[in-house]
Amino acid sequence: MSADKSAAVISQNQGNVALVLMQSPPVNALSKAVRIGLIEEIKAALNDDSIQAIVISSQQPLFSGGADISEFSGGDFEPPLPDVLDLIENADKPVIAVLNGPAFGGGLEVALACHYRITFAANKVGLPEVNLGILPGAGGTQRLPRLAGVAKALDMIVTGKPAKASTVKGAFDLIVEQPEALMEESLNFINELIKNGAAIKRTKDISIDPASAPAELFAQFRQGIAKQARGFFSPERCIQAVEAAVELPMEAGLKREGELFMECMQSPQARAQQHFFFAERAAGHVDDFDKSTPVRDIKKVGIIGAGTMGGGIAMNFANAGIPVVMLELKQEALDKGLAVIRRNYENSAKKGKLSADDVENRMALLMGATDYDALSDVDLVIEAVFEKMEVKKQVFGKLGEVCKPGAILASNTSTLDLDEIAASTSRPQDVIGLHFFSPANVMKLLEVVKGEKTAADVIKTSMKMAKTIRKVAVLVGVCFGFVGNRMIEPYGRESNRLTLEGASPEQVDKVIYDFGMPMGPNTMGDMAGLDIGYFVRQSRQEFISHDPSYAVVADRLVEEGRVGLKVGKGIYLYEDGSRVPVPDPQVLEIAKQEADKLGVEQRAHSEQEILERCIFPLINEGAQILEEGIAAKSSDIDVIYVYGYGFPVYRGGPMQYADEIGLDKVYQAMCKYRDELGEYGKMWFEPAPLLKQLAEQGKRFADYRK
Ligand code: T1G
Repeated sequence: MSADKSAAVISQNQGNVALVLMQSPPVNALSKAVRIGLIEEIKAALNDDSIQAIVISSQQPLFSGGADISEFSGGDFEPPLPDVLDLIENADKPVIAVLNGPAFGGGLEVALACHYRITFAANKVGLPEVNLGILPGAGGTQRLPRLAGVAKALDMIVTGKPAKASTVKGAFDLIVEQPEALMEESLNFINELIKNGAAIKRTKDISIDPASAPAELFAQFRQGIAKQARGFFSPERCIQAVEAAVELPMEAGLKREGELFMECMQSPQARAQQHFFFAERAAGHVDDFDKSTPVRDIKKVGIIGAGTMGGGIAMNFANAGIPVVMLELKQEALDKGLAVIRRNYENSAKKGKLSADDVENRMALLMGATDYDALSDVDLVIEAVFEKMEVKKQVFGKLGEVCKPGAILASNTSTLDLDEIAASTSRPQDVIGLHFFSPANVMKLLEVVKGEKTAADVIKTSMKMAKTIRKVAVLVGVCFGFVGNRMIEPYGRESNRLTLEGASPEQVDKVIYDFGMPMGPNTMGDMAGLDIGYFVRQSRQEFISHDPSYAVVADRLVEEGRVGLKVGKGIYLYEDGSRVPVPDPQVLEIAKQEADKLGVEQRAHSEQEILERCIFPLINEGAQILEEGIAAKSSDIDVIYVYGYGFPVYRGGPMQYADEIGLDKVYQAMCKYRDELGEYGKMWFEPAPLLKQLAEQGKRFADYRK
């Protein structure tokens, strides 16, 4: 019996059964204190002659979220988790894991080392270590195949996806239907074990039938990761660890798992993905309001515009069960928008992601209107109208009149000045930016843009609302393009300039694709539509007109009607409706003509130059954004880039990537291009003062707070 009731692990005796209970909020991470507590309490129970069985469970709502990720960088793994599991597995009294809630990573591995496992049918378990750039390093790759079969274990370990306990049958000795009955039914089960003198079942004694793991099975998973996990380091090692479970006896298998675990743990990818795990959560920790700030209730939402963005935004709220009024000036536009939403839901239903009832329930939450008065009782309005300041101002002027006091007035603008928009209403304190990324019902990122006058409770309500609609919100300040689109500007500029200088679009795209982006900048431009960038450039002439070469090739293509995939030709050609980009020599010809006009000498470019000139100015812009306080911390920029632009999570985001390779490398390269690219270099490659300062101090972006 533990004396200290506040210890990370306590034990209570129920008759001749010792209950060893983890109580280390918020997720029973298997920290040093928990590992020591488990060892102490299990040893005490083993030495107590009155105890005939030991239960390991939790006082928290979940069983355990696994090893304490925050301890990884410190490198103090004493006592190692495998030692805890050896104590459990080799115990001479039955040890039973009662999973009262989700068990992930090392948490599930604790249960797999027990002699018996009990849980409830709807509970979730998983080995998500691959999402942290590692693999289950405490026997999970050796024990789960023995208990749940190789195919199921491979799927859980390689994908990292949680599984309902009822689908991992072999791993559980008792699955109860109702969670409320779990502990009672578990104690009944255990008392039966004791009464029958049941043998101790050790997972390590289970042998795997090689026929259950044919070579084709592993080949199939290798084909899978080649597509779904392109560029990732740990998925292949996950497969190798499970192969070891089939080929080697337990001891050797555990040793092999340990070697593969360390190989992953020491990789830059593991550092990047573990950084990102905390970055995603830290984005929600903002100091723009204190805990006492109230939150406004969002019971009904108005969306202005039922087009692609408005429709996608509306779906997020309907998915969360929140009624939406969609406003369009013309009925046919409204009908069209609602029809597109219905089609989206029905497609999800065809894929089995939604039931027919879900479709109808969500559609029932979407009301259409053509009159602003329909917005008089909404708690939040989001405008998603044409990206022109005068249009936005008209809308907000109207909203200021019709919406009830306390309604939040949000703009989905992606680049326009939110403060100028706010000034067109009588209540700028209620105005905020909610910048969704297209497709708005799919992309996880939401840039929450706080204006100069935005009230603290409006910010807090918006950050909370984002969680309700399952978005990852990042709070940003007002400037052109906020964070994401501001940083993508130099990236696109360099891609265009490289083509002007003689690099083919496909060469640039291949370098960036191989770096890990989902597609190169030219393919991305064609898909989004080259006209989008064209109009943005038209609106920013005061910032770019000093560079006559700025995106001249893209501008020429747009002016010739080649706006991209949607018209079958842009930077690439798209034959008869295909989405496969085909290089067009005509574009190289246009680049040559424009280069000649500007006196730009064309030349060959190395892959390194292409990569550095596209990625480092993007990082440099991020440094300026940090210095200006537009983003509060570099990890927020990483979250924006991974979730908004597909930056490879195994590099952690642009700022983590810079920290990993060293800011000095980025700084030196910026200076090199500034000095070697003539007038153009002087114009665009001046290192940001913060980059220079941190590089010279040997510091990282992660160390910086304004
Ligand atoms: N370690 C440290 N902190 C953790 C943590 C963990 N494993 N899991 C969560 N936290 C923190 C998180 O940062 C947040 O902190 C708070 O807890 C609430 O988290 C040997 C080596 C369990 C499903 O990958 O998936 O085991 O922001 O907001 O939505 O093989 O947390 O409040 O300051 O996410 O209720 C493997 C990671 C580890 C699971 C709960 N395990 N966690 O979700 O809360 S490696 C994982 C999750 C391992 C072994 C290997 C989720 C959750 P803050 P939250 P939630």
